[in-house]
Parts: sequence; C-alpha cells; structure tokens
Amino acid sequence: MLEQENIPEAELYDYFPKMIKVVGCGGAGNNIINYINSIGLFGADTYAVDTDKRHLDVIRAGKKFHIGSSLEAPEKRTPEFGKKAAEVSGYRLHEAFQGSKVVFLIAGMGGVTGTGSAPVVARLAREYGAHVIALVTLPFKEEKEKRELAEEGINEVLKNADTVVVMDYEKLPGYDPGIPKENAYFMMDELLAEKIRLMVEIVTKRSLSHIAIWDYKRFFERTGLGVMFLREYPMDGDLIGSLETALEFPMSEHDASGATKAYVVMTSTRNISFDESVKLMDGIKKVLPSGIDIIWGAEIKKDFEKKLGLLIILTGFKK
Ligand SMILES: Nc1nc2c(ncn2[C@@H]2O[C@H](COP(=O)(O)OP(=O)(O)OP(=O)(O)O)[C@@H](O)[C@H]2O)c(=O)[nH]1
Ligand SMILES: [Mg+2]
Repeated sequence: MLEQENIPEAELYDYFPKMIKVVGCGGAGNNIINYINSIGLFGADTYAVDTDKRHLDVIRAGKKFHIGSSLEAPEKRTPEFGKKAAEVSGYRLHEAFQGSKVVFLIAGMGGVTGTGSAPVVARLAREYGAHVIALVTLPFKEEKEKRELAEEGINEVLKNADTVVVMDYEKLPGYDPGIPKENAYFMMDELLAEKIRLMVEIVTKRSLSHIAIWDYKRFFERTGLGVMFLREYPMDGDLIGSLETALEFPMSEHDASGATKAYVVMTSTRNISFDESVKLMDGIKKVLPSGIDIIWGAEIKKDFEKKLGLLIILTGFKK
C-alpha cells in the first residue's frame, strides 16, 4: 500500500482524485458541486449526475453524467424516474468509480432525480468497495409532500450508503439566526460545499492533525444516520468553557444520545498550538457521550481570523 507521506506533493494531484470522489445527484446536489469547484478543492474528482441536461450544462464538474436520456418522459414524474434513470445509465458511473475508496454523495431530497438516483449511485460506488458518505437535505416542513418523499428517499440511501448525514432546512436558523427563507438554498450550498471541502482536504492537504483515507473507511463503515453539529467560537475569552455549547444545534432532529462515534474537525488560524488543540480536544470530549469512539482532525486556515470552527458528525447510533 502506498504511504501518503512518501509521495512528492506534485504527485498527490494524481494520487488522491483516483480514490476520492465528490458526486452530486440532481439540481441541488449539482449546485453544491458547482460551489465546491468555485471555491476550489484539492485532491478529489467531482462528478455531476442529473436527468436535466440543461442544468448539467451550467455546472462546473470534473465529469458530467446525463442519466436516463434513453427513457421516455413519464406522465407523472416521481423519484421512480430518477431511480430508473440511474439504473439504465449507471454503467458509465460504475466505471468511473473504479479505484475509488471514499465517495461523498450530495443530494437535495424531495425532488425526482436526486431522491431516486442517490440510492442507486451509492450502491454503484459501494460495489467497487468505496466507502459512501452521503450528505442529503430535507425540505422545510411547509413543503409537506416533498418532505415525505424526501424521508422515503433517505431510507433508501440509508440502505445503500455507509453513513447518511441529514441536513434539515428547519435547522438552518439555529446555525444562522435570522436567515431569510429565500436564502436557505444558497446558504445550504455554501455550508455543505465548505464542509465537504474540509472533509476532503483534511485527508489530502497538510494539516495540524490529519485524517488518513483508511481512517475514513474504518471509522464510517455502515454507521447509518449521521448528525452534524456546527459551531464557531471567537478565540478570546473562555474558549474551553464555551465548548459546552458544541452540541447545542444539531442540523437534524436528533441529539447526541446513543451515538457511538464522533468525527470532529477543528479549523483555526495558525496561532493555535498543538498543545492548545489537545486541550480543546479534551474540552470537546467532555461534552460528547462518554466512551464514544472519536476520530479527529485539525485544519489551519489562514483566512480564519481569530475564531475556532468546529464540525462534529455523530454517528453509529444504538438502535
Ligand atoms: N442546497 C440546495 N437545495 C436545493 C436547491 N434547489 C432545491 N433544493 C432542495 O432540494 C430538493 C430537491 O430539489 P432539486 O435538487 O432541484 O430536485 P431534483 O433532484 O433535481 O429533481 P427534478 O428536478 O425534479 O428531477 C428541494 O425540495 C429543496 O428542498 C439548491 O439550489 N440548493
Ligand atoms: Mg432537477
């Protein structure tokens, strides 16, 4: 097995993208892919999958897969169409997944293409031995029908992916109070694009504390539902004390109880020392369920002025 440390930096350009893929399914998923490519992503291939050719045309992605073009448009479009589309065109994607180890799958649930195709795409990736971490959005409660469709879709993704992180639009105001509903999609695009960049680059770039690709595979294997928690803290004052609030705002309707695994990544400026980050980690441990298995990384980001960013995904919930 190749050891990442022994590979010259220039060659990492080729090394990682073979193994790490970020895939969008449907309109929302691909808008996020587009966003990821606009902020820049080191070390992963991006794929865009959609039945909608016109939307695919305006997406920036490493590879685009127009699925279901051979199918007749049904009278009533349901996620079943998205599913069939992925099944008839899946062989091309299947090929593209060859050699991949970790696949991040992104879809907005509740529509036709993302809801129907994401479970199939997850299965195709896993057939190559890739580890699939899906990040899917759940519509606002006022969109009752879409939310129900989305919930059914999420159950299908859960059967096929290793981990499914549910991002509920209802929870966005907890993260950013006062956000107008009309900005919710843009805000979610930005949020997921940034967190996926972080989850990839904690593997592919040098960082204060790095996570290896093999750790992802070991850690997330068939862990089921994932709940994301996001916090930012100013670097002054009682930082350790304020970590008590780390689990206050889950991005879906779950709390920490019953979780057996915690993925924790901190982002800070360069002026945080390794010792300090260990202290912070001890502070975070105190708020996590006791005895939990933790994997953690720490990223240094120069433009992250005087604040500490925390990304926590709890998973492996006891049934
Ligand atoms: N983050 C984000 N979420 C969106 C966006 N557009 C829609 N959504 C959410 O994602 C769900 C699915 O929408 P789309 O992704 O557009 O639907 P689709 O999968 O392309 O399905 P069809 O267009 O019907 O084939 C919606 O119910 C919204 O909750 C977007 O641009 N960004
Ligand atoms: Mg669409």
